[in-house]
Amino acid sequence: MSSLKSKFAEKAVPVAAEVKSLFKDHGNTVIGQVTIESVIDGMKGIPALLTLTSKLDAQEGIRFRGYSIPELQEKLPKLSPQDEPLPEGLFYLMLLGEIPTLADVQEISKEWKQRAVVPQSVYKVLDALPMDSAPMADFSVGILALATESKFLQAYNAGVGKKDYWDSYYEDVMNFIGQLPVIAAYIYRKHYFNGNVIAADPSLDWSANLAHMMGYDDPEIYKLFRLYLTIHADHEGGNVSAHAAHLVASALSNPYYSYAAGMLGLAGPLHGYANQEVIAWIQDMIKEIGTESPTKQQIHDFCEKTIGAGRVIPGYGHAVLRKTDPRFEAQREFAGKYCKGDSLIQIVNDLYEVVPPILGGLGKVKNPWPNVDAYSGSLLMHYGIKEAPFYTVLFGVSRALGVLASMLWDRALGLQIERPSSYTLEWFKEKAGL
Ligand code: CMX
Repeated sequence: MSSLKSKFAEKAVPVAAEVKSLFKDHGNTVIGQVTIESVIDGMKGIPALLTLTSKLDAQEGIRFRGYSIPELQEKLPKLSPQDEPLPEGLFYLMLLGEIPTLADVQEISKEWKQRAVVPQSVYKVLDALPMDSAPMADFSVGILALATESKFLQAYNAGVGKKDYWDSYYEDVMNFIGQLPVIAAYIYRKHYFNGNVIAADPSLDWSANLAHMMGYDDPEIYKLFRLYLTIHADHEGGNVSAHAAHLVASALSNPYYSYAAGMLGLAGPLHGYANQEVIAWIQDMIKEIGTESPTKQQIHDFCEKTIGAGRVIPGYGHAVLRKTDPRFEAQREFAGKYCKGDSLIQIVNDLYEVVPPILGGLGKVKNPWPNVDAYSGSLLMHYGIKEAPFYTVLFGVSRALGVLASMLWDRALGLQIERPSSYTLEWFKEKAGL
């Protein structure tokens, strides 16, 4: 058994006992209230999920096992002091709740490389998809095609007992994370480089290898990918992609099916698709105004026009956050260090001044501040990765770290099938006294 797996097994036993006792001895404790508004407004604010890996605070932003992004940048192992942390370390932290050593992280890097084997059948499925299929559709299909490899599916079909579900699940999770960059890069090269595939470089870490297989070999891009794949990794359990995956997994669907469901949610414009829409929207702005360096007044007028057309400003607003997203801040800091004089990044920075007062002035937007998607595309564009329809796939590679760690915990804790209740309109009206 690998040391990560045995450490997880050791951790899981007492935590599972705690959860069991919460259920048995404190099951009647009331922890929140449900109003008609909370149901119609998308169940926001209802405490309904148990997620160990991270917690989102409306004012402060995301904390992974209690650590903010700046704290992670300081504490997680890096390849050099000036570098960004390796997402391998964040996975270790999310899984075990402890900051790893560099040796722990390098062991995970090595293991994911060994497990990054994608069967030929998956490439055949991807090759059969038409060229006008969206990269996110390809990504989800590729993930589904990987399910034939599922160790959990095999173990379940062989009759494994409930208390051992986590064991084969662990194997799937680790294989899957190893395989994901290979599939993502294959889709990228298929769509944009005539299928001219680049093999993995065994000397590189998980993030740098993804950049390398996509065709980008620059130490600064490697650094950007380490940052990108760290900050997108998790956003507690209630966001659409994490929740969809968790829900499907609660029916004991294997991790591949479950994560594919999550990715179909990530592909929606109100969620991860926003990272490509931001770029398409700015490109429309540039085209319409006729300059790559619009004034703030021109940017303001374009934003007003977008809102006037009944559309949202992509990259702004959030269902939980009520301040600027710290993931936006981390990217802005990176751009300030490495991407000076970039006109697209200048527009993104100007939007940060222009958009919040406009959204605030509407009186209905709960959070006028930017989210993670407002910045990420401009950084990728800066380094020559200009294919915006692919951006959500990169988000999806990263999000696997948190979502799969959570799903593994779900199985180790023996969480039950999810099944909230739904009611008719008459029932709600009756409750409202109408
Ligand atoms: N531009 C214009 N209007 C906005 C807005 C924005 N960026 N954000 C919210 N609003 C509007 C809503 O559409 C809603 O209008 P109606 O009442 O007319 O329907 C009103 O303000 C209230 O919405 P809210 O309670 O503030 O926001 P929600 O929790 O309902 O939605 C979100 C959150 C992210 C879907 C929304 O802010 C939005 O559409 N943002 C733009 C898309 C985006 O960037 N999504 C990515 C989020 C991060 C991620 O998951 O990747």
